Amino acid sequence: MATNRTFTMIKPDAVEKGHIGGILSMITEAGFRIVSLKLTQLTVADAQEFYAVHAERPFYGELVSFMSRGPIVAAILEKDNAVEDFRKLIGATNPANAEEGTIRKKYATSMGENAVHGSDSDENAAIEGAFHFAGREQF
Ligand code: DAT
Ligand code: MG
Repeated sequence: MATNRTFTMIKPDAVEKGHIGGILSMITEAGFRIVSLKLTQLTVADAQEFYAVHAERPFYGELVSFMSRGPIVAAILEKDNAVEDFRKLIGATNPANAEEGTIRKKYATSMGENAVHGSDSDENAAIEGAFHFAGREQF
């Protein structure tokens, strides 16, 4: 059964370009409620742990250095069918394949620097949310 929360990050590329406000607007206009929100930065060790599932992939080193190079916005979001609906809102991993109206179509520049993260399952949404936010930071 689908739960109603997902986890997102506005990645360093989008923060550097000043797109925090634009992306948060797209998220709230799509009907997501912000449960938790902060500007933070991943250490190299944080990024390695967060993306441990990709450790054997050729792009892992590049991904870890990109994700730790500057501030990110981390957020927990709430909506019916949150995980699936948020994946639709962000669009394909490769922005060249992202549909019109998606966050990655508007803000991502490449496969590696694709502006936003979205959890891929309810289980990962819970793990990723807890990685960034204590219970008292979840509203
Ligand atoms: P998503 O972020 O859409 O869930 P993913 O979980 O497959 O995609 O990969 C995590 C991130 O790793 C992705 O947002 C960007 C990067 N990445 C994935 N495949 C890549 C590739 N072939 N080359 C470079 N970066 C890649
Ligand atoms: Mg993923």
